[in-house]
Amino acid sequence: MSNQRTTVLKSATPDLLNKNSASISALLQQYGCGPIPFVGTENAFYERHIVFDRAIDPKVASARERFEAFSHSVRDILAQRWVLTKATYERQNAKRIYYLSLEFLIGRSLANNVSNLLLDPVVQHAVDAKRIDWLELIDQEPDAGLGNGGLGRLAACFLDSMATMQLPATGYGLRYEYGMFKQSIVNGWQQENADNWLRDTDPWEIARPHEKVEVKLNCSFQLRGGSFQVVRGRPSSLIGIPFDRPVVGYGGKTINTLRLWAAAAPDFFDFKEFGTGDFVGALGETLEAESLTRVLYPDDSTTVGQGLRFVQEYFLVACSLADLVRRFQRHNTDWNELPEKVAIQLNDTHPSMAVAELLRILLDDAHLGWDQAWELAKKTLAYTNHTLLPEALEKWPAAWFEILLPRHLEIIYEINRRLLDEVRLRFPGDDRRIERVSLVEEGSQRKIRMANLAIVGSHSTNGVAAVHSKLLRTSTVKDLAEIFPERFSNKTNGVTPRRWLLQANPALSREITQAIGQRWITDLSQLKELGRFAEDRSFREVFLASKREAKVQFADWLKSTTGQIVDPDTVFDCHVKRIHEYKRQLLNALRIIVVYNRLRSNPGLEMTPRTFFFAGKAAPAYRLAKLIIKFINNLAETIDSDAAVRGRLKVVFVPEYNVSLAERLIPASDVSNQISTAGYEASGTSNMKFMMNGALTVGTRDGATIEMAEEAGEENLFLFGLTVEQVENSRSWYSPYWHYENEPETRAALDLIFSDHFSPNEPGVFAPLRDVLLTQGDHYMHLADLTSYCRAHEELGALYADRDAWARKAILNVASSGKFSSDRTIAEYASEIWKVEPCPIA
Ligand code: 26Q
Repeated sequence: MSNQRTTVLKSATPDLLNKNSASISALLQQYGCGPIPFVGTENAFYERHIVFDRAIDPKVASARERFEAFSHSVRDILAQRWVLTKATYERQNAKRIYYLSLEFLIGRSLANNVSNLLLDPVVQHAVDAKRIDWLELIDQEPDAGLGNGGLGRLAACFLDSMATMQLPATGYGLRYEYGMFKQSIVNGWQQENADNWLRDTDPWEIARPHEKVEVKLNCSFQLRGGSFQVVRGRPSSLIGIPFDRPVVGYGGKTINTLRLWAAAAPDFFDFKEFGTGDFVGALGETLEAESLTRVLYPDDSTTVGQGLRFVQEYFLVACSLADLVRRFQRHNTDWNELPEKVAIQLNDTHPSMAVAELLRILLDDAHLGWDQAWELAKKTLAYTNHTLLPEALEKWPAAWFEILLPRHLEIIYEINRRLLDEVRLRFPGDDRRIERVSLVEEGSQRKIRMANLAIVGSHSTNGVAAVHSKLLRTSTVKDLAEIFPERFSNKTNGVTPRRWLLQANPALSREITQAIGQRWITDLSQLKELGRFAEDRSFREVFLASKREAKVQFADWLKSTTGQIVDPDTVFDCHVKRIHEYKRQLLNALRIIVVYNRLRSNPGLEMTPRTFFFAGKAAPAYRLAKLIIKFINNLAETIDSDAAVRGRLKVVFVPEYNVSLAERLIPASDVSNQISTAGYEASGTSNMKFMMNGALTVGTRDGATIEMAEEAGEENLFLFGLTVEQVENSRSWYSPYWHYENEPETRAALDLIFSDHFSPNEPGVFAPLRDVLLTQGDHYMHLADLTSYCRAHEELGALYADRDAWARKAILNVASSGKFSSDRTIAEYASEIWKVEPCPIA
């Protein structure tokens, strides 16, 4: 750079800081530029970024470029508020919440941030003035699919609520380069494609390399002959680079941070290896380090050998704890203050190595004694359980700890030694109990039980719906709950009404606000005021009209993106969630076959035409789940080509279920199927989204659906099937054959499958369904519930025909959904677990 230019820049600096645009213009003129365009004009909102970031004429900008420019403009608006939020927390030395999660299923950010910043009118103005196709623009943003399903989406809803409630919270997660795989359907089968969501630079993330942290492992990795090997006993380190994303609270007052870690290799080069000519070996360090945060692991209890997942979990924990401890130490000198300044919530056991890592920090870095370190760690940590499925409870081989994290294993053994001593004192001679509560599972391969570690090493364990919390306490971890009863509680899940009602369903939101004002947006309990409008004819009419509007919109979207045509005047009957046996998509398919058979044998049967929507992903290695997708697709095809039911039944499997698809489909739904085998769905959260959006629920008494019925009254839902107790009590004698032999419609439905009616060109392809539903005993009790499920749907069908009666029930459901705001859930976590108060920004 020439001297002259350096001088010019130096002298210009103060003016730039003063945002003196006249001086900037003068400066630019020295470079031969014209006056600075856009500054101080309304165009500044958006075109400025096209010109200055991309150096192109706004007239030729692509939709993607317009999306980026728009997002940067929105980011400009929140940036100072974001800085102020951080400064306020620091100045007040407020108690912080750290939400640790391997998953944050955030979806898209632009429309959400615009809405939460209350910028809709500004955007509307820019869109009108510049004739921007807003829908096309927001469609340019890929979903941030950094999660599998409910657990990841819950983390995202919690962030929204915590920011809205002005709580000093940070989310910590991993910056997966590839999120949840993309799903396409080929010949009925699911095909997985990589989700390269960061291909284009993401306007919402800000890399903060200066805040990197080092993570130490007691082994190294080497690339040898194309595969990676562990080198024992040769310590190595990884670098965690934080990428921050703003979390905008509703109203834009608080802007919290979601900090995602990317793995990188330390900034050195192994010249020794390079010198000996092993160039690839030297590069191995870089290659291996970066592949650590390459991809999100699918929720799949059937696969083994997840060594990389183990390292991912530790990496998240080590980076996040190093970061939060560093922050704590900036403002505090006394370690005893840690629990007064820090609350760490573990989203399932996935980050539960935090127990051992926090102890390691307090013992080895802070040099505290065991008792003090142990008390502080426990008081700081809290754990949320999301599953009762025994095969889904995490257990890691002790051997992996030995190789990677021997110090942590030592700490875990010490926790266990003290725990078991205590149990022996309290329950002398009860060796079976010792075996059950132990953090260590003996066997051919010694394993660490991560749920036990999380419960023993924290002050709080919660389930996510009342029935789930009760089962957790009385069955899954009964022995630990007996030892530490005061640690257990329930925090029923919720969802953010901003994304799931206000933004996803503008038509219904408008009518609600018209009727009861807009306080519901931040206090969803206000929806109860809608109750009296159930008796208001004109409200019922606008309510039904808003539903129809959403259905038409969805039908249009579906047609334009997939070519599939659906009729908005049919019942939209939805079942959307991860594909899993316990969620019983097969039960729904059987129900559809029963109806199909009825129509074939009785063409005159009166019935409101239905469109059945399915959507959801199967874990890539979960073969039966993938077969269920294939089955639904074949069912759809058979029904489509059968003139006997045309126009009356239609099955649609919508590929690539993600947050954005849920935002479109849920508002358009009339019916929500929540039909898990009772006792298996911890909570469910889509059930709540459907309820808020005026769909009626056909469901089992499971998870939070039970509480939805408590709120709305059982008469306003369609509950059916075995209860948790009945499932438990009938396990020993249940036989699906009884239903097959004694229920003609059940038998006919199954026989139709076995006859290859749905697979004429692929004979036998669905044979495994016979095994699951009959031969192997029907573990999830599909056949036990099929008859009552069909009956529930018949009642629902009859109600649908009476539009007035339907609208009444649907409105009462919306009015009763106030409890299921994540604001309510977060208020409970804040007061009962975290003991934190709002910290308004000033
Ligand atoms: C574990 C180890 C290795 C690889 C992956 C995993 C893994 C990843 C994700 C295990 C489980 C999950 C996700 C679980 C989940 O989404 N659970 C759901 O959590 C919701 C929020 O609480 C509940 O509403 C649902 O009932 C529950 O199924």
